Order: sequence, then C-alpha cells, then structure tokens
Amino acid sequence: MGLALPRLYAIVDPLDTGRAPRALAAALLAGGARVLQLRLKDAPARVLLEEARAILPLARAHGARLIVNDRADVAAAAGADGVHLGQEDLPVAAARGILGAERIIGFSTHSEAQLETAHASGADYLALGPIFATTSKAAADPVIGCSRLRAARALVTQPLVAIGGITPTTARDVLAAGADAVAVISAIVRAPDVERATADLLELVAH
Ligand code: 3NM
Repeated sequence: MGLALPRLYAIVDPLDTGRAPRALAAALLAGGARVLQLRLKDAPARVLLEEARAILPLARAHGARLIVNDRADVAAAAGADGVHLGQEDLPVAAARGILGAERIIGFSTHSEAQLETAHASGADYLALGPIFATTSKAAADPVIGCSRLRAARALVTQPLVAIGGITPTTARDVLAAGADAVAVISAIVRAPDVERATADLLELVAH
C-alpha cells in the first residue's frame, strides 16, 4: 500500500532564528504537525543523532512521524521513521539496505528529468522544488512554479511533496496544482508564534 502523508510536511530547521530544534519540534507538534523532518544542515552526525533521539519520543507522543534529512545511518541509529535523501546523498537502494522495507524513504528532485528518474528509485515519496524562490536552501535550483508542478505531477505515482518558498498565501494553490503535501520551513519557523502558525497553516490546507 502506498504511503499516506498529511498535507503539511513540517521541517524542523531553525535557520538563523536561534530556536532550539527540540523546542521547535514541540511547537510544530503542538500546532498539529504529524510529520516532521529534522534538517540540521551544518550539524555533525552526532548532533543530528542526539536531536533525533530527543525529538522522537515527542513525535511518538503526538502520533507523528519523524524523518531525518540526508543521513540514513543517523535515521537508523535513532530509530526514526525514515530518511529524506537529496540528489547527492546515498542512493535510495543503499538507504533501503540500511533502513529496511518498512521505514520511509523520501527523495528530493528539482526538475522534471530528475522526477522521472526518481519514479523507479524505490522511494516512498518524492519531493519537487523549489516551487517558489527560497532563501532557506543554499544554491537552490531554478524555480519550478505551479504550472510546471501541475504537469510534473503526472510523471510519478508516489506521493509528491512540494517545497520551496511556500507560504499561507500560496499553499492552497500548490495543493490544487497536484501536490499531496506542502513542505515548509520559513513560513512557520520565522513566525513569532510557531505553534499558532502551524495550526493556522493546517487549517488552511485541510480538505
Ligand atoms: N529544499 P522554505 S527548497 C529544503 O528545492 C529545501 O528541494 C528545496 O524552505 C528544494 O519553506 C528548500 O523556507 C527550502 O522556502 C524550503
């Protein structure tokens, strides 16, 4: 059976806010997020593991999933629900060897060509971005936009997570263009009240 993802895919990345990852995760969960990705780009693997281990029981207490960005080894060591792989991380098959059949593997793509290739990768869900301009990712690829997203949706059968510059103003358009979920960092993490911003965005994207 295919993976069912909630419509909001919340990323635990403090950016430059100084917020602690655990506090951020707690606020996202309190606001209603039910899938979290832990993304600490500059953190050593040891720190990523410590944070994942600290956040996992919080996620479990809310019935939420925790996915670790980039590192299948860290995801496995933490007992997390899965890993999210970028184009330069381990190939999906290698990560599957580490994580087994039951854990979730997501895979980032940044163009129609990458998405088509990813279809047969064995990933449980695929991400496509950046949909809009973003400052949250170093060296982001060219913007895709909603009309290309709509066409790209038909290229794959896995759940498709749209990412990059998505805000409360655009989230519904992105879902209407065929994304199954919206992944968000700054629209929530930079909000003065993270819990409130999460709850508001969830309400906005509810069926
Ligand atoms: N990946 P925000 S864009 C982590 O294009 C990430 O694959 C992207 O953050 C991609 O919601 C991005 O603040 C940043 O724009 C998303």
